[in-house]
Amino acid sequence: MGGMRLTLLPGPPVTFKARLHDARTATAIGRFLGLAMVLCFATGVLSHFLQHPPGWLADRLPSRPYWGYRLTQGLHVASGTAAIPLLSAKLWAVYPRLFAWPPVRSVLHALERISVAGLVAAALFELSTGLLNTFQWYPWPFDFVAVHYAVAWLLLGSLLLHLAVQWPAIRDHFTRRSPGTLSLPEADGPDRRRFLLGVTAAVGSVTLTTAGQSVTALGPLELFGPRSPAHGLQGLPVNRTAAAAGVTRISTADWRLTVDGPRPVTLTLEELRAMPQYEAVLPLACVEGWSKSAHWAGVRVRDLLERAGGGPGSRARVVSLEAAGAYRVMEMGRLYAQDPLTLLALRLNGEVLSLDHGYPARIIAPNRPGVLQTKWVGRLEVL
Ligand SMILES: Nc1nc2c(c(=O)[nH]1)N[C@H]1C(S)=C(S)[C@@H](COP(=O)(O)O)O[C@H]1N2
Ligand SMILES: [Mo]
Repeated sequence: MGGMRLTLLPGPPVTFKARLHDARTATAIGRFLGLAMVLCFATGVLSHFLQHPPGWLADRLPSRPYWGYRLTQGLHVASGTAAIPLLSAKLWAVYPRLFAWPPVRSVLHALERISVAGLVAAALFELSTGLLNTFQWYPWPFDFVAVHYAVAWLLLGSLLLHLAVQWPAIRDHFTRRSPGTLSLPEADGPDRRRFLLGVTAAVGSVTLTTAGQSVTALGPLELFGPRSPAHGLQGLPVNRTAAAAGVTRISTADWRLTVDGPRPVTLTLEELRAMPQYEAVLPLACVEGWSKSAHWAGVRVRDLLERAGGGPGSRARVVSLEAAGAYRVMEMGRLYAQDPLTLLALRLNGEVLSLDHGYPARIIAPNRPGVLQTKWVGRLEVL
């Protein structure tokens, strides 16, 4: 095997011997990394719009399929997780270029290097903050959602720019003509196959050992998913406990549900239980990546809105008993509020809701991020 010089010009401080550091390896990994990133971006933007819909969209967001968000958020976290070994392999394949000599050949070359630096920084930022978020660990001073979302757009922009700049090498890779300028003719040997096989095995194993957090069938293989859906009170993990939210048995002792609207009503738990009860099997799909289906029973939200004088076009605002917290107040658009599967749940998996799962009453709606499945509901408002 021959050594590999990166440029024809004299003076590179390092010479890389491995022939895996060439354009073919970079492109072979890059297409899967690109695919993972595009999938991660698309599902992430979708998640963002479901969680923070702009006004014009709020009433158009569909409440079906009921498993939609579980699927897309599962894909978001899985594609982001898979991108970690892919990005590592890609960076390993291309890092010799850091030592290319001279460091800058032209203004265009300088701009290209800056754009690659931006791409790498944005990708590392998104994957590391995303991964830590799945562990609910926020060791930074900024708002995770806003910054993770903004940097996603930067990442998309620099990815598109990178694809445009690298287009000749990518095209060569796919048309299998002469390999890129940095590769050697004999570079398609067993080394590359072994390396790519190793990367595939790494991606496969991180996926199989974490996807169980949202894919029930993969549950037994789940090793590294931060929240195992197999554990939890009443067969469901607890994200924020009642104690953390400052909700106690005493604060729920003489609980009343207030439904505000053209004809406001106040209902006791007994009165709610006397209303027609409906059942639904719906998943709780946390934005952080775990999902679990459960059997819910309670009163339809649309029946409650109707009792307070809300018509078939009404939307709803939901307010929790929780004194403070980012998820205390939530709004749901018309299609969610009117969906017959959207419940003010009183029971979970055949039992009265536990305090940690939102006793006396919580929201459960189809195709909706977990953060919007408000617990300890105290008040509904017809909008
Ligand atoms: N009032 C209130 N409701 C809330 C939350 C919260 O912090 N406060 N957390 C939400 C989040 S992030 C999720 S994933 C679900 C989890 O519900 P569970 O704890 O019953 O599994 O509740 C949601 N409802
Ligand atoms: Mo969540």
